Amino acid sequence: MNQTINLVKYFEIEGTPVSVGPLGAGHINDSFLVKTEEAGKPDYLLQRINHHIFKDVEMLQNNILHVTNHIRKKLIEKGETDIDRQVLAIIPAKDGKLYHFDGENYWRVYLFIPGGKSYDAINPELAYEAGKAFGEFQGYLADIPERLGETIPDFHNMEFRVQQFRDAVAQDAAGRVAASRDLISEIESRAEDMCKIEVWGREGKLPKRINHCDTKVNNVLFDDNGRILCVVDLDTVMPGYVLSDFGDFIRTGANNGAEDDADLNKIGVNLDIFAGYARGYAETAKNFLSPIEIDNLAFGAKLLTFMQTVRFFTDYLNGDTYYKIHFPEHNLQRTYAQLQLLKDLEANYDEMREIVAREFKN
Ligand code: ADP
Ligand code: GN1
Ligand code: MG
Repeated sequence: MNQTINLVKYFEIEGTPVSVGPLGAGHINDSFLVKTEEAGKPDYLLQRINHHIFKDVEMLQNNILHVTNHIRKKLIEKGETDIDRQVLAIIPAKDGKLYHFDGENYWRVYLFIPGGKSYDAINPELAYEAGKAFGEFQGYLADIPERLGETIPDFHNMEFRVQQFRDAVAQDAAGRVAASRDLISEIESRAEDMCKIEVWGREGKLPKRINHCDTKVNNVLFDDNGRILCVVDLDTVMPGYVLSDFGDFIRTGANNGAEDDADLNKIGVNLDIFAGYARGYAETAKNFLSPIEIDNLAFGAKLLTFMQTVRFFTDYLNGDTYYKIHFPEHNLQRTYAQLQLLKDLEANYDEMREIVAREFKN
């Protein structure tokens, strides 16, 4: 830990760092809260960037700088105060770079947002606030002048994810295919329908917009009054279909169970949370979404849950090389939990479509 705390000294921080502790439960990067001694000085979020996944750290950090600068400008134009709690602030390294490379790992530092809370389980009111925030986020970024790079190529490309899955089955690197035949056919039976989005994209029916692409429920910070402070975790902000952002929030925020719940009976979609999110999102996004996007938001919930099923399962078949796991069969348990959620979304699909139609008509 001593070594970790020393890393912030490579950055333009104020105050004297005195303690460091792990923060958050992400599957990719490692986050630490670094506290400073002086009451009047900020605390910091130190992150080790997973450069096996984000291979171009320079591009990654430049993207985040462009995104945060643009949002900052929008907030100033709106006359907001307290801006450092409403958008992430990158602290540059003393050598002018947006990260520090220690010979082995890449590190970055943000201002820590005091009083920000993130939840893994929420209620319809918080979902409404989150829906507004992510719609606003997409709206702010609609006119960003810089071209954002794809920090992970084909990140939410369903055809690509299905291909990765088929490659994993063919290679059978961990010898897990023989025991997984039921899951393989569950995935194959849905693959074509799920890939239709990519076909529509190519046909010019479905536009790409700047998306967050990781709208997990714990990637928004709320204040004590249940209002949104800030959207965080900006590594994957890139062009994509809005169905991604809608769907991934529902996948994580509107599930009665956990993402990796061992008890499949707990898993299912909470339609009140679904409706809360749809209402908030409609408020801030209705003016720029096209009819085909609105019409497919409920499909987005199925799509992102299917995509996550495929991604967890592919990682399982590959021998757990991508996601952090906490026990040997974790990716398999995650796969079953996501598949269960998908089945429940399928069972509630008509109702979800009605909810979206109702919320967007108001
Ligand atoms: P991961 O890639 O591991 O998900 P995140 O960037 O989402 O990393 O950070 C992990 C958690 O830390 C978030 O869920 C959020 O609760 C909290 N967090 C992230 N950024 C900040 C910040 N600038 N200030 C305060 N808390 C933050
Ligand atoms: C990862 O880092 P984290 O936990 O916010 C993943 C997302 C997945 C998610 C599943 C870069 O997000 O795409 O949806 O796990 N991020 C990356 O929980 O792959
Ligand atoms: Mg996160």
